[in-house]
Amino acid sequence: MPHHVLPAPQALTLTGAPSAVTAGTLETLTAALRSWAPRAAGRLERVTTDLEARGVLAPSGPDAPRLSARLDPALPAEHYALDLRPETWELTAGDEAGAFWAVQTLAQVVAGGSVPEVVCQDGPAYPVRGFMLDLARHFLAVPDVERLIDLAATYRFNRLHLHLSDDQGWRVEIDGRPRLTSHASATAVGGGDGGFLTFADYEHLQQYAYDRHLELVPEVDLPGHTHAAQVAYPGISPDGAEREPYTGIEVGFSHVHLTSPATWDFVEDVVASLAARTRGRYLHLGGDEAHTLERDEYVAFVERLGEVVDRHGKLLVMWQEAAGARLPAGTQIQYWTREVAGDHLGDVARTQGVQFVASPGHHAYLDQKYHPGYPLGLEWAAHVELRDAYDWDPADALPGVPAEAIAGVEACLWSETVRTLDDVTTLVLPRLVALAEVAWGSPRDWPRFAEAVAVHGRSWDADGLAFHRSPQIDWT
Ligand code: TNX
Repeated sequence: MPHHVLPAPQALTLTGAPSAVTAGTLETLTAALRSWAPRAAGRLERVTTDLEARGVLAPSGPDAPRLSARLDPALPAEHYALDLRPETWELTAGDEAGAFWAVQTLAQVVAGGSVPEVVCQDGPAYPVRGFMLDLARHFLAVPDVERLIDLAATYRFNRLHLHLSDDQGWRVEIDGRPRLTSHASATAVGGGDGGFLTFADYEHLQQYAYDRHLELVPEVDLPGHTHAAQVAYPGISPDGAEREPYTGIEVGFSHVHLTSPATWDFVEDVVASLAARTRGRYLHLGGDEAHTLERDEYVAFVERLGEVVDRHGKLLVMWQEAAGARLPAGTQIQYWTREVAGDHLGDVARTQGVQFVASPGHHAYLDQKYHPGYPLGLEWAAHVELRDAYDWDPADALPGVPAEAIAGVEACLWSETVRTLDDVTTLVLPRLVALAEVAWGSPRDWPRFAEAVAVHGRSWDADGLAFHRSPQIDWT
């Protein structure tokens, strides 16, 4: 029978008549996961509570399946297998993350309170499956970000990239730099309220993401997109002059002084603070759209950034423009546009020990309008209907980059045009799910995918999540 699990596992068959699921079975499985996969256990506990609250679980009976949940180090990272039959339930995982994704798949197959026989072998095609939120153009409150983390975890994303500074606002506290939040965070595009993450908020969201197996990657944009930082600390500007907050949506006009001690003291403080407070391995330092800089001065700046991040024990992520600068091994370059020359990317991949994250705007930018005249979003890259987000292959989308240099895929939500959580989810859903399938490497099958999206639409409705009723889906 067809399944509606998203992203589709590599192999999943459902057969036989469904049998009722009891709270007891789910609780026994939770207990079996607790010692070696506590986050998977925590998630299954929440799933059980939700199903109980909805009244769909059967009362416990005498013929509960025998259960096993075990680690099999022979399985690759993040891989898992499920074998669920009336008499036995077996969950096997290559690591803790694999157990967590197994529970996310299980949650989808038991959502109705019963389960047929399930045989599933699964694991992701790419180790990086990212979701980016731009908190700089418009800020989102912590509970809204939590909602979005839950969505990303449901669809087995494992990286949460937060774009935390731009011309319009600075959105995170930094040790030793109080003016960033006291003087440069109260504005947003169009004159909105702004806001920022306190140290406690940052730690809270990091933990919330970690509990769902997403690694937080904070981004502070340099050397461009820095107007807000310059409002707070005029000394880092090329001319040292005071600036008023900016609330428009032009890009590429601002940059810091590239060589002054004031700038490098600032960079040092920002990197030190983020490195100390970030549990994950990566810091993203932007590097995009510094339109007013010469290439050689830009490259020198970016290379020095690489040294700073390396000294603080983190790996660097940078937007595509930084490709070609000599950056530390392990750096990830995030590809986003055909409009920046890309002929050299293949050579960079082969010779520099860097990897690529695929975010081509015409497929992976969740801020692009679905179609001309759509009320939300921008349209500089493309109109991106659901099928445009679904029908692409990362290895073909990056000019000349060999498949083995592609670390993964990231869906990006820029926030120039969004003000509320409803605006955000309307742009994110259903396209995020298409990107989840591309990132997971699910078997390509549009009719299966389209039918599953319609089923998920019903649960988005039930959860009160606004979404785009794409005409490419039969929602009835
Ligand atoms: C380009 S993508 C930008 C952002 C904008 C976005 C809008 C990238 C690295 N830079 O500053 O918000 O387009 O789609």
